[in-house]
Amino acid sequence: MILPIITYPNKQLKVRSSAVVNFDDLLHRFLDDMFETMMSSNGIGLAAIQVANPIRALILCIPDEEGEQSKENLIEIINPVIHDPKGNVLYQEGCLSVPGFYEDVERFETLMLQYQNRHGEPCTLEANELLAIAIQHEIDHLEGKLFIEKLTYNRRKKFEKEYKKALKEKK
Ligand code: QAP
Ligand code: CO
Repeated sequence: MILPIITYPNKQLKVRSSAVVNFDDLLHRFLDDMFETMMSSNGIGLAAIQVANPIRALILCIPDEEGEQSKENLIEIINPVIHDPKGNVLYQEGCLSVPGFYEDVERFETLMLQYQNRHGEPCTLEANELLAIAIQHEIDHLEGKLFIEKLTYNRRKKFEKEYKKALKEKK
């Protein structure tokens, strides 16, 4: 089932998500719906709060060398914790909840992640490149933060102006 995606400036996006405690069928169906929703809107990452569910769950599906997304590369991440962040990189980010806007954001270059999978089993992964960036972007959603909050004052002003204009044109 494709779920509606909440977009900025909806205040729900500012909610801090709560830990997942039940790794049951309801969670599994929700994760399946998240995947369908993300793929249908051409996303590479989605946090549960973006579809109005304030739980600490996110999914990522990083495209391969040919730019193809495959379900084999789907990672479902529950209750994540970042360890050993190292280095810094700039990357032009976007967000399904901030459609049509992209801007450079600074992130850690590499990190270790501890999390649980859909069965509640503890997992670890080492991330770099786009995966590391996407993990940080999605974990920010769990804290109620959007990438536009990391922009400098002037770039944020540019964003507000452009975004409001785009919203008006849609109506
Ligand atoms: C987060 O973002 C991310 O504006 C995932 O019109 C972004 O999937 C992680 C999208 C950059 C790492 C690097 C955005 C689709 C998708 C749009 C997305 C749009 C259509 C964003
Ligand atoms: Co996002």
